[in-house]
Amino acid sequence: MALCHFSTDDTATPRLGWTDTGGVYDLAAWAEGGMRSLGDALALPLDEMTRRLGAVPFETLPRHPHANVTLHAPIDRQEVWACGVTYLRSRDARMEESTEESVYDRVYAADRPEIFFKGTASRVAAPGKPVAIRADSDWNVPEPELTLVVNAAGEIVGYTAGNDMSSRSIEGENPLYLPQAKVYRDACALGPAVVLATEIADATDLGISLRIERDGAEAFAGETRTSQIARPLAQLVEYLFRSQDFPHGVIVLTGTGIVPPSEFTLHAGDVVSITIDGIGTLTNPVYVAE
Ligand code: DO4
Ligand code: MG
Repeated sequence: MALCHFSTDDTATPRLGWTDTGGVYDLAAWAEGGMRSLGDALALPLDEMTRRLGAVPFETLPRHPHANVTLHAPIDRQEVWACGVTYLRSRDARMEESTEESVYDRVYAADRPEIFFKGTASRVAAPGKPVAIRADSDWNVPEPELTLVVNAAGEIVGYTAGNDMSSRSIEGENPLYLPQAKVYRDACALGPAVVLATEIADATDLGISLRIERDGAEAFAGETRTSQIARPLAQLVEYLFRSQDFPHGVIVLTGTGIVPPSEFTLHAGDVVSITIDGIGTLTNPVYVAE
């Protein structure tokens, strides 16, 4: 079972839904549940959220067939943060692209992880909607990342797939340009839904795959496993919550372990698909953001 943001009309405000094989139940229609959106659910401690989800009166709720539903990105009032250089592959790729290779080597081995601000809901693309490459960057890649959905108490409530779109040329020129390499219009995608942590037996050993299609053919494919992440997921959350409050929860991308070879760059019109075991596939076409 998974939580989602959905509407039955593309333009309507997204509602919190419970999606399963039979369709999407409208959790926002359950007034006593008090969970109209993800932010309402993530403001609750995990045991209270679980108690409420265990009491959902399914027989009284509207249920929409998947074909009638538009999925929105599973985010509303949360910030998106991202962790970097958590996989050896990411460390090696940054060292290759950068004028300052030692910063990546050092952060990979340091106690404190690299965690950076990635954006808010306004910069996040929904499943099926376009993600962007920057017009002033000539070397761009998607980053397929296991993504943690964390509540206000710092508990990992669920998982989704995330795409941390990145400019390798801008970050490579100078690591201080990281915010420009990482934060811009449609620089992130999330979805398709939030699979509850209770549904995932072992988040530290999930397969992640990336496929990039160009003109109907495969332009790149790669895979990794979350077992290659060099740090415990709880450690990433613990550092993020130091001296910080997230009253409506927070979305945390855990880093990429798949980096296409250096000669590869995304083109407008490419289609990026990220699949994570037990979580699903997030697919987005690519455009150039002027
Ligand atoms: O150090 C820059 C960002 C790295 C990153 O986003 C990743 O490893 O996924
Ligand atoms: Mg990343």
